[in-house]
Amino acid sequence: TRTPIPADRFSFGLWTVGWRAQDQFGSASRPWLDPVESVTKLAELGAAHVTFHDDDVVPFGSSAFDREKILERFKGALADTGITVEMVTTDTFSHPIFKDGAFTSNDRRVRRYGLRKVVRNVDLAAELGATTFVMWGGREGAEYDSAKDLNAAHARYAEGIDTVAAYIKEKGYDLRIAIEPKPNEPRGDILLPTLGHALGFIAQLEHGDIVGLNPEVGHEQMAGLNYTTGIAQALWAGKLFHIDLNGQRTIKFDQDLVFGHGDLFSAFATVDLLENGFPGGGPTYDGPRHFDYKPSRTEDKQGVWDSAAANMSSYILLAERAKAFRADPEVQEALEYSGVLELSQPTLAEGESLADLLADTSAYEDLDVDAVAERGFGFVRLNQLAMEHAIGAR
Ligand code: 3MF
Ligand code: MG
Ligand code: MG
Repeated sequence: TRTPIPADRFSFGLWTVGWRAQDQFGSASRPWLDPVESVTKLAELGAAHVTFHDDDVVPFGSSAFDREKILERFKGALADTGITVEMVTTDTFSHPIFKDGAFTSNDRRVRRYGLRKVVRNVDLAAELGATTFVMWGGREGAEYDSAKDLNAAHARYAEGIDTVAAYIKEKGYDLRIAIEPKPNEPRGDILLPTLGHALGFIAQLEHGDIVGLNPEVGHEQMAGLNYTTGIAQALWAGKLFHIDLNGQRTIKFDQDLVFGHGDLFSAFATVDLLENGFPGGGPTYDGPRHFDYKPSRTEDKQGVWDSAAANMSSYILLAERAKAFRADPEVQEALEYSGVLELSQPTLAEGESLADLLADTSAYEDLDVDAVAERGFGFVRLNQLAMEHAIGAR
């Protein structure tokens, strides 16, 4: 396979390769990784961008003086490598102050502190030229139904996001907010658990025009949902601002596997949509291909870089297969046969009213419903063609 190049727009969270692999049952298995080393190594591997939480680069609680020094050194690494920062996010989940959430904590002092931490980081995002500001509300939720006034929680969540969005507009920053849904973990239940919940929430915001989504493969799959179907709706709604690609094997804890190491056939469909768009045309995704995975706890430093490269390799290979799938005349014929392209035709003809449809006896009174019901759609044959392309058998 070919090697990744910056034009592929591959992007990595610094918290991915930098994860020290501490988990619920064990301590870290790898030493601290200098973000400057990560930037350098990711550039060598062919990535174009990095993303980070404030605390990934500047340790929580650093003095203003230390913060400046650390950021200067970090900017030096960006300049040396040509890596750019396309997205910035805020850690509102690690420190115990956020144990009951940030924007939706029952403690008002925490909500005010959380808002300050986020706004401070919005300024940094704009300064570094990021165009997306992700908000993953990992601690916004509860373990117990009695613990939270859920009406108030949604109101406070909306207040927090609207306040940040209004600030972005007031400052004139070229920045959009992307909400990252997740059903659970670390909280028993997290607010805005799926992409669909988040879309409904965004529609009720005052400044929802600059608020969209950052859907993560594994998060939707943890809820048993189809990621490709989800991002398709986000695209249709004009809300697919950013993506978190990784791998997940069925409904269990958030595995954050390498992209393609989870549900491979689903990953093929995702890449096909991202690279080739909808079969009948429509909105397309043109943002970075961002990976949010975790090098497994078993891996040493070499394993970290191998796993980073594996994400990009999976994506490139699947993109090649997806191109071949769409270009295959047999697939085109199968799409036609299955009516996939027919779905782009509006149900009512141009200029036709509902009254016209009601008057059209061929649509109802005279329709031979049994004859129409006999049609086979050939979806299984089409899917087999997709599978054969996905595994490179065609
Ligand atoms: C957790 C996540 C997060 C978010 C990040 C913002 C720590 O499951 O996916 O990673 O992606 O906070 O991008
Ligand atoms: Mg995750
Ligand atoms: Mg994520």
